[in-house]
Amino acid sequence: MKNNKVLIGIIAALTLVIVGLVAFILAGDKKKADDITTQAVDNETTTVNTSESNEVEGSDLDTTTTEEANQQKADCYVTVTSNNNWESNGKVSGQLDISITNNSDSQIKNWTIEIPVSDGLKVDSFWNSNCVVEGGVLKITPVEYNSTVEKSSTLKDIGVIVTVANKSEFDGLMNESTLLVDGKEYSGTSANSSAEEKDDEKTTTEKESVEAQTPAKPESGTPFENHGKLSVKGVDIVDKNGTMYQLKGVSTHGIAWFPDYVNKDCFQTFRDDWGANLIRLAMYTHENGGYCNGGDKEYLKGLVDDGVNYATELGMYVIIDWHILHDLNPQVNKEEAKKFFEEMSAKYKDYDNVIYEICNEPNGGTTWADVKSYAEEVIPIIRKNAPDAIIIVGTPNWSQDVDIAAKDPITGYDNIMYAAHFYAATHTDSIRNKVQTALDSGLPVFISEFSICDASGNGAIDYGQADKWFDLINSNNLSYAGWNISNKDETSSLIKASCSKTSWWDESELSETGVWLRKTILGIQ
Ligand code: IDC
Repeated sequence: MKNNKVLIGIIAALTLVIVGLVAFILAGDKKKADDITTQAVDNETTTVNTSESNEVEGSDLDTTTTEEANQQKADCYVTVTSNNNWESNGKVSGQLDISITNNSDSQIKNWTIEIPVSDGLKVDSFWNSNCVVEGGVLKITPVEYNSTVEKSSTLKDIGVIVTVANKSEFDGLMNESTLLVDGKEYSGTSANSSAEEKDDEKTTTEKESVEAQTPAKPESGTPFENHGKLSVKGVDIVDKNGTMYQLKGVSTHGIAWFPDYVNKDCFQTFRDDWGANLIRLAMYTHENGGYCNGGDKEYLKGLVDDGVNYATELGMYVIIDWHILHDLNPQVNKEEAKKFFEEMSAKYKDYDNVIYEICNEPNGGTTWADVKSYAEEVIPIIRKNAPDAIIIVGTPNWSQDVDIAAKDPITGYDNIMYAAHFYAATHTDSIRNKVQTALDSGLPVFISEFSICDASGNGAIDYGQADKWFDLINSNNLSYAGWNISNKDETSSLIKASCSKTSWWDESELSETGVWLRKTILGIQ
């Protein structure tokens, strides 16, 4: 019996060894198969590889073989591209678009991107990152919402605008980036302007939160070069390719009172530093010194002409605004308006970037019938010269009653839009409802003037209401122009009263409204 037990014990032990061996061989095959699969995927998706001697943080790595770990390490890299640079006071400014790809199986954390730079490099702005120059190196580090790059994902939309001595120095910035993860180095990759990101898939929650902060990506070429003649399709503005387009910009104050801001550098600042594609030229008609009330007509038309030409040279869209206000009813100065728009539309008939706003804000007892009959006299005059230009028609109650206009729109013409204006600390849900009602009934609405303080153009800012307005604006592709380009001592002015510069303002020289509007247009808040 004892011998039998020993025999059974030996057989059992042998069986265990055999089962163990078979399991080991099978596991080895599976691992090989896994390696082959990983390799195949990598060959398909990774076109540029990086260094081999680093570690990616993450507990997953603890259980992997050296070979697997190396495979993961090779899949982390930084990409620096640019599709926009411009001449700036004899130097070259440009935007670097930066992304970090993590094709490994582990998160990466605490990343830093380093780019060697010359002494003269100046950082003009940056977003979705922190950015400093230290010891000849541009160091880009995360902000709190994008410090982790999830496995198998790309963190995009890190942007830096820099000014350097010349174009070749700028191009050089794209060739020498290094990604550091917990102090260990990965060489970067670069691509020139033609290398658009191909992978648009949303891959991480970080990325989604970053996207909410993503600035409108500046394009190479001017807005007009890219989008050309605009038209109205349904409730939307569309560009020359029929693609939905949003005009985002700023309005002058009355050009009679703040003529110094009608200058090319000023408009270029809004285009290049604010991401704006639109300038509105507000020419008051009835206030003291306005076009129909003692203003020097030739001088004012000269300012309009300068403004249109600067905007045109910069490839921006421009609104010529017949800024009625204390005249209440556009019928009051209608004959002047007809002459003015006859002359303007003849002069700019070949300018496909000019938009005509024929009555800023009807108010007082002015009815939609009054406005409509005025518009029906002015529109055909413009149409003779500019058959397709966008024309914006004001609406009663300081351009709030778009819902009323929507019940009885102007017929027989294309490319007509209707003005809705708001001052966020005064105008809230009820005016937003009017805009929504108008849009629902198919009326194209243009927010050709607004601010975030109260309706006097002064008083406290209401950021909460401003956010609600911009939810409505951005979810409906509404175009807008923020009031006003001046340093007048009132909340709606974009420049601080203490600043007399008329272009290239630092953030510290902008008013609170100015800081907010710049970020809003750039899409970084
Ligand atoms: C205001 C200016 C202010 C100027 C006044 C003249 O901000 O400096 O003294 O006009 O009446 C509008 C008008 C716009 C107003 C603005 C703020 O279109 O001309 O500008 N506003 O009151 N509609 C609602 C508010």
